[in-house]
Amino acid sequence: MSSRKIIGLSIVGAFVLGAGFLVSRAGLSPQPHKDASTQTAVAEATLIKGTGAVSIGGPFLLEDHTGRTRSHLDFRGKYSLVYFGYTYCPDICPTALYGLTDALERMGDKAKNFQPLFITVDPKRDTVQVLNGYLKHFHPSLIALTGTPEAIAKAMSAYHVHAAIPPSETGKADYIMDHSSLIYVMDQRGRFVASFNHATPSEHMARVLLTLS
Ligand SMILES: [Cu+2]
Repeated sequence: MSSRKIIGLSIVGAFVLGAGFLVSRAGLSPQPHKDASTQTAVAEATLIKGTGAVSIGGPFLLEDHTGRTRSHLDFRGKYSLVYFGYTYCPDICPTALYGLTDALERMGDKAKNFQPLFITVDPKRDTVQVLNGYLKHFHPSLIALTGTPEAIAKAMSAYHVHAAIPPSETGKADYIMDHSSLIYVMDQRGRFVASFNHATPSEHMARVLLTLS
């Protein structure tokens, strides 16, 4: 294992496929084997037809990494791949975004049917400038979004995303956060179709996405 500590992968969402996937660094896991199997089960992302039974996603009004105001309507007409995280994240977010980048690269021309979006859960530190610098590491089509704490909270709530500064990190300037780690696949009309997480192999992601495009 690398130095990253993925601890207590908890199912916190109530929707299909146990979509709430919380990455915690608050303490050592007493049951690593149980966690590993949970992770594998959730990593086996499967295509789900949007049933409308549970609503995932919703309107937002945020600012992108170039300072442009963006709403959910700007991303209609293509599939969106939506990931919530923060740029100071030492491990999970880069893993998710490298995986996404690799999946898109594997898809060749078809990648242009998908718009990857990175929405920060840490608007205090993730300014437009910080997001702009961060994106250099990932797929050129990636758009990063920040906003007021209220606007971010609204977007997180629409996607059932949880993020918090654990007590052990409170008061530190370089705090790390616990946060959900799911890549949501939304269709051209903003409806939820599937989810992956940071541990989903990029080959698998590419294969599933190619069935949509
Ligand atoms: Cu992260």
